[in-house]
Amino acid sequence: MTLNFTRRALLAITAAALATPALAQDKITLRMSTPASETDQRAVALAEVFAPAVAGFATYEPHYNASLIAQNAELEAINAGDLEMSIASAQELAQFFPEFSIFATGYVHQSAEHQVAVFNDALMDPFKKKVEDELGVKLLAVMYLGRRHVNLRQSKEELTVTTPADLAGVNLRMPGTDAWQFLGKALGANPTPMAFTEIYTALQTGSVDGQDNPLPTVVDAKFYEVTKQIALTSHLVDLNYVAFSKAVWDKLTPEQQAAVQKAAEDAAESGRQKQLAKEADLVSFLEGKGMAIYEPDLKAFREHVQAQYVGSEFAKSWPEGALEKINALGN
Ligand code: KDO
Repeated sequence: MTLNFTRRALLAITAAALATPALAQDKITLRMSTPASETDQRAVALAEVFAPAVAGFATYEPHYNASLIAQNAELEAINAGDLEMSIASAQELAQFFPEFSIFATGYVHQSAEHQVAVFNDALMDPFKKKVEDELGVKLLAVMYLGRRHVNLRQSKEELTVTTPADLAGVNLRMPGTDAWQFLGKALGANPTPMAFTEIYTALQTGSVDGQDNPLPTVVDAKFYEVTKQIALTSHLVDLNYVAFSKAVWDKLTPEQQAAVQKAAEDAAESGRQKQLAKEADLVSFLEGKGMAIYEPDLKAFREHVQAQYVGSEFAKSWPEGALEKINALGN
């Protein structure tokens, strides 16, 4: 936690330094960096919905496949003034603010609608304020990434995943932050930290046994070419946030701020509906590619994963009553 505090203190100083008074209103450039590809629905939504909506005063400049900023370094880049937007994750934010791990906990969010209800609820206000005040990042909207499942190189015949015990010894790639590694362990696997852009080769060469991402990502990143099965664990109904530079936000007029806010919400909704539609019909597409797709013992997975979080360092960081409020918004 000490490291986090030092890092947070430094970032807060940088954010304050960047918050210079409003300058003359030239057309601003909004550099956005994501590990996602150009065809990922979140990237498509920002390019096709957000960009045109702000084109009157801002030039949207997307950078895909982590080509400008490495995955998990985007928030600090925004803080430093080297980036204006990203598709951030609760797991990244949990590195600075451990309490964000509540939104990255297995089997908490129940659906895309639940994510929206939580993001728009007053319980989110202190979370959002902390990110603005200490990181210089404004969380404009919640994006639906999808239901994460366990995707393995091994055939179902070689390894059938029924309960977490079946993942013992499985080298499961998870993204590189502590919250992600914790989730990988909670599933019963041996998590390996790795950037998104390295997954395909790692699966192809066998340096990992599997990865966990939603079905649209398995298709978009062509993981189906180098894996043979998906156990539909739905262990995390995953989300991202449209992250925006607070220093840039503060230089906008109220009308421009309202336009940016609406554009982000409209893009998030567009991407959400497209991602949900994709999830609905990708099982048959992937079975057509020869993959075995099946449901494990979800009760066993849910109970095992949730038991790992109870009493964990992450759970101790959650605001009193927050989990109860989140659960109440989902039922
Ligand atoms: C991943 O690295 O598995 C992950 O799904 C984590 C998400 O938070 C997000 O960064 C995502 O990658 C990228 O947007 C690529 O889809």
